[in-house]
Amino acid sequence: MNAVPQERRVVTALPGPTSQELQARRTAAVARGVGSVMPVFAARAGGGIVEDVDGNRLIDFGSGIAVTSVGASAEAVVRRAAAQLADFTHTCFMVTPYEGYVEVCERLAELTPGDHAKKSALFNSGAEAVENAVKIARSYTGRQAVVVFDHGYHGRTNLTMALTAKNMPYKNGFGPFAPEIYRVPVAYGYRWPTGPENCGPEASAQAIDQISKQIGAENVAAIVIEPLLGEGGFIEPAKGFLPALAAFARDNGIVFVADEIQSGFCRTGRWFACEDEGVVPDLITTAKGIAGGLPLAAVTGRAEIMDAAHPGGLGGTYGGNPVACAAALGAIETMKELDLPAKARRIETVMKGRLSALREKYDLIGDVRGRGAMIAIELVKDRRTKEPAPEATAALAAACHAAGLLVLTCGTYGNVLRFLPPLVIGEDLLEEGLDILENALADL
Ligand code: PLZ
Repeated sequence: MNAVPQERRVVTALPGPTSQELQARRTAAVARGVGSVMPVFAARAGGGIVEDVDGNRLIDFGSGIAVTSVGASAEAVVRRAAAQLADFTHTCFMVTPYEGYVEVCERLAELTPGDHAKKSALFNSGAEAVENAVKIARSYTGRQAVVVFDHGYHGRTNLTMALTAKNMPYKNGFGPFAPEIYRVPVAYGYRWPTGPENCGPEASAQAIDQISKQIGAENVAAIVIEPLLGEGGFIEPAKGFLPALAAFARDNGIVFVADEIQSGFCRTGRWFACEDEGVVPDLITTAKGIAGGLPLAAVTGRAEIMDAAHPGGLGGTYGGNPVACAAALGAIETMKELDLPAKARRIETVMKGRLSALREKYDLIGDVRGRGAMIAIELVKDRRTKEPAPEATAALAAACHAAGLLVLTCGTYGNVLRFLPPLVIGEDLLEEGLDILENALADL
């Protein structure tokens, strides 16, 4: 079985010769619209390491964008998925159902916030889950408008492009977009004009005022928000913002949807990020971390809302594929067994300690933020004006890559370096990754 040695090793320039050959074939055969952070081709991966086709071993601070929280070859995931593969690959849940799908929905009902009766529906990708949450909310409320937020990200399909805030690269030239989508401010503490302490109450008042005056609460089917914004820059909505919007939704018959596709499944130090402020969403969308790398997504929520869509109104050929469901059951088992929420909190302690010290030393680091193993630094040219530093961010990421540390960037202004290690990463690799970052900052 695959047991990738848990140590960094750089034996060629990156990308190495075999990766370069593959990259040439890729350039000829793969559409250029599909990008890659590092043109290094993977051979195997597990724990906190991605090994490439030239034998280099990279420290993984990306988890395939917050997916492989249990590692990319977790024992229980591999064992259960392999057994399911041998039994049957597919029947289609809409043709002849199978137990794994039901069991994943049972686990989701137990693990997601709130002790009300819950049901779920399973899909293939995060974007598909968000689309279906909107379908369900519209069906339940008989209303059409959907409220989303500045810096929000929800996917690349037509409806979810409309829900996503950032134009380039996600939307540019791909319109027209779906109607009845409205964007309001989010509580971005670091950039709030009157300071982070005022941000929660002021931003929620502004958002609620815009919804009431510009859309009309009675026209709103759903408010869709990431409890910790991912692609938009690892923005933690300032305290009080999420509870205020959830209360406004409750008072006005609006379905409150937490998009926990990136923040969910132990990533932020709890099973779900909205638990930190005691927010209980009506619907929650999950994907990524749920199935240890296999494509699976879910909408989970109040049974009466989930049941609003008529029989046959929800589905898809592959939704809740049996191999992906088996993998999810293995991933969930691993998260419980290894207490991955606690591991995520430990990663936060180590990372924030080191990164805060670096912030003292380098003016380039304007902000250190995030929770659990979803941590970021926002880079600025000037601490006073907070002018974003996207070039320095790209240079820093490139320096980390060259040294064998896989990091990702994000943010509306492209000036956020984010860290999403697998929750099972060893502490030595975590520290070594931070050493690489520290050296790269010193060199910059
Ligand atoms: N909602 C909160 O983070 C996916 C996208 C990367 P899919 N984020 C990574 C990229 O450039 O495409 C995401 C998310 C949140 C929805 C999605 C969409 O999930 O599985 O990529 O469709």
